[in-house]
Amino acid sequence: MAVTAEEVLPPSLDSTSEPPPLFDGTTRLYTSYICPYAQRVWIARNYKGLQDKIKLVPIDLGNRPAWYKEKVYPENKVPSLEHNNKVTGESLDLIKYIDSHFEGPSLYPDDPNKRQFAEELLSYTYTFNRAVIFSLKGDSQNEINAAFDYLETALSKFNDGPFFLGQFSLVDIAFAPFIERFHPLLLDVKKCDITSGRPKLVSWIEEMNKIEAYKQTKRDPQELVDALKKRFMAN
Ligand SMILES: N[C@@H](CCC(=O)N[C@@H](CS)C(=O)NCC(=O)O)C(=O)O
Repeated sequence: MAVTAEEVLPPSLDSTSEPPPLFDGTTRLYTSYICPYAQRVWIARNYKGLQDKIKLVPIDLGNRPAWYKEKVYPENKVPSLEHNNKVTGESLDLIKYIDSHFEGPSLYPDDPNKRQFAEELLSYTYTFNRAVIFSLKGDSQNEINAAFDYLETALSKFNDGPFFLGQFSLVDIAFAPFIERFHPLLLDVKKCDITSGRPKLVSWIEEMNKIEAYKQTKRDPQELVDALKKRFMAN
């Protein structure tokens, strides 16, 4: 399937749904349409043009089928990938796995400087996400500013393109679902526009929105904001 074709998304499976025929040789991405971690793997799969090779199996996380934990992935989280009779998880591992085990455009440049910077940025995703989430309930915007300044500086490192490593890579995929959520969330909760005074970030968001593999995974911003407020701001 060409990356530009709009994919018809399968409905989510819930506690009443039968499992798919597990370990029958089909490669499956267990996912949730609203989960940012699963979205990373979904974007990588789309970008590499693997829509026919990696089947999406969305799980209703609010009403999970028991077989998912029992037979598929004992951690009971999404994303997980069923491939070659094994199921593995962790989104950052999975985007690398998909890049190296499947055909399609490479998401990880060979240049050792870029690779080193990629690893730095991938480990920064944890700090970044924590800083934003923790700041939601506090009064200060210092952590938010520091986190987005870090990204703005990172975007200036390579000038052979608008992305973190210059050209589009798995680093952009790792950040995109979170920036998609944090941008409207911080506007709503903190009245803070993370793009203000950050021209590199503005251009990164614009360029990301041109990537079809990502566009097909985006959700309504209000739905994302509501879900995050419910999860992180309820008392
Ligand atoms: N570190 C994991 C995090 C995955 C994760 O937390 N997924 C959430 C949905 S967004 C989940 O499955 N939560 C269910 C649970 O924790 O029970 C990754 O990067 O893949």
